[in-house]
Amino acid sequence: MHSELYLRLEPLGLERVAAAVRAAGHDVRMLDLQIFRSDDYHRELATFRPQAVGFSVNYLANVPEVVDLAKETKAARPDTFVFVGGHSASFIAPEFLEHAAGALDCVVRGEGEEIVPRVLEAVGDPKLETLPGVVTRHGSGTQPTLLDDLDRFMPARDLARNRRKYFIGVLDPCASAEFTRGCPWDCSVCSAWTFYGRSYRKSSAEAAAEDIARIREPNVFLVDDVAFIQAEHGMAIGRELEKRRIKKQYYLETRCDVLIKNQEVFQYWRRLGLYYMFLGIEALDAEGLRQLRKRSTPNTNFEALEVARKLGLTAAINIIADPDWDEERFRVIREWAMAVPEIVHLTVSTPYPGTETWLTESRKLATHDYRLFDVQHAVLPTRLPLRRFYEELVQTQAVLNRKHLGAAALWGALKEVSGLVLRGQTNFLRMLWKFSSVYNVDRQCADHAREARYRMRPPPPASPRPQQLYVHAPARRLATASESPGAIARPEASAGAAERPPTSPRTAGARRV
Ligand code: B12
Ligand code: SF4
Repeated sequence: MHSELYLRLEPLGLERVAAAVRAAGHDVRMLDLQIFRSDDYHRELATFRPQAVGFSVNYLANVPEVVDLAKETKAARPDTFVFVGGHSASFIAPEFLEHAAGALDCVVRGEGEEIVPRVLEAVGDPKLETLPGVVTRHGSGTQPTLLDDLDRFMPARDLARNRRKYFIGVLDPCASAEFTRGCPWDCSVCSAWTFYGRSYRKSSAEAAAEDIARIREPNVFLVDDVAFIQAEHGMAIGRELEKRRIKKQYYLETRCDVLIKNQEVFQYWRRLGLYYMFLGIEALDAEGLRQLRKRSTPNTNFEALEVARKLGLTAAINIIADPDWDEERFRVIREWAMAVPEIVHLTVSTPYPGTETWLTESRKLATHDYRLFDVQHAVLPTRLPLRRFYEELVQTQAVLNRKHLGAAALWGALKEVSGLVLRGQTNFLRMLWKFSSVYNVDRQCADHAREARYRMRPPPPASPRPQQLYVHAPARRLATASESPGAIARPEASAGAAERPPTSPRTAGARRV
């Protein structure tokens, strides 16, 4: 629902995997199904005739669509090697394979750059299922290994077709870039830390700036989980950008305590073109923050908003609505959101596989339909009748939407909007008319009534230890965010990968992927 309205961003992870596969000598094409339709996919399948197809599944809500596409692919081209990877796929490998009923040759857990070229080399060889991160119907390999150097595979942005479709709000068109990977905190509702084993790695300042220099779009979305945890790294990249005289507009996401502690780097980036940032606030009260294990306080959060205002940055914040909320709670949030100048979003609390709440949430899931796990639907039982809950949710979202996209706000942005239209960029403009067709009580209730052909495996009855959630194993014990002074945890040394895939072009055994 988010990508129907507010944003659509390039699949950076897939572009990095594609770069690694291309470096190994294969012929690679990429099709982004946020933009293209399944007809386009089938046409590509028929004309390109790939020997391998890999699907990127970062979002749980996309699982059914990918299972169907995998089945259609195998039916049309039985000899094609079909595999999936990505964030969500990594947490549910066995059930993914089960749903696919033989149409998927394997799931590749964890980071894809190092391992996918090795997987392609091992097609048809029993050693496939011994490779790190690989899960087949017959067995699974060792724990996935982390990429030893983020500079190694620059995203293959040239493979993304129709790049004008990527945007976030007025940053239209907008590319994406990555300076760091991982997060040292351990919030209970998040799977970023369980995926990366609480590691934190940085690209070199030169490579980061070089990557930005290669971007044609005037705007850049930084995908880092928490931007500028280490101020010096952000400053170094900034200096490299200045040296190259690069001027773009940036959007990033960070934590409130990081913004407060590292103000100078945000101030510097304001000069380089940072206008918008997303601040992880999530709850307004201390108890709510404690439950999410945000390791932050309401005072810190409010102070961070002050800092953002002082620096002239437009902040967007998100509040997590619990299905247990009643009318009064929604009213309080509406009032608060209208009183602050920030852009406020509302998402629905959703336990995801790979998060700690997936194991500890005591309420039983109200649905096992993957498609509803998009933080815009209630997958836990609601205190209000379901329809009433959605009425409150949609009403609140409509109020928030009017606040920052209403006539008055747009009047202020008129110059920007006309500039976009003159350049033929209409993603932002289109979103202005779409709110009520996307966020719509009837539609959300109807979504619950659909038959679920693929049902999620519920969490195990006796919860295993949260440590068992890790995709990449933690390299060594990290100081927890609360143990480290200033709650800014030190970065983790990367776990080196023992073997490297070939990075120079080769022709023998090259495949179409
Ligand atoms: C940037 C980002 C976004 C961007 C879009 C990114 C995009 N187009 O892909 C935006 C802002 C749009 C976004 C929105 C949302 N996001 Co988001 N997002 C992220 C974030 C912070 C980074 C993703 C990223 O680019 N990483 C960098 C690249 C290099 O890594 P990667 O994509 O994971 O790819 C690597 C591996 O996964 C793997 N891989 C990837 N593809 C493939 C394919 C194959 C075949 C193989 C083998 C391997 C492989 O190899 C890659 C390289 O190592 C992640 C958190 C995280 N740390 O992953 C959350 C995350 C993915 N998002 C999440 C959520 C909840 C959402 C929203 C629902 C939230 C919301 N409030 O609306 C929306 C939904 C959007 C939608 N399209 O449906 C959750 C996922 C939940 C889930 N299990 O489904 C995450 C994990 C954050 C979290 N807190 O837990 N998101
Ligand atoms: S700080 Fe952000 S990315 Fe890190 S664990 Fe918490 S929610 Fe996830």
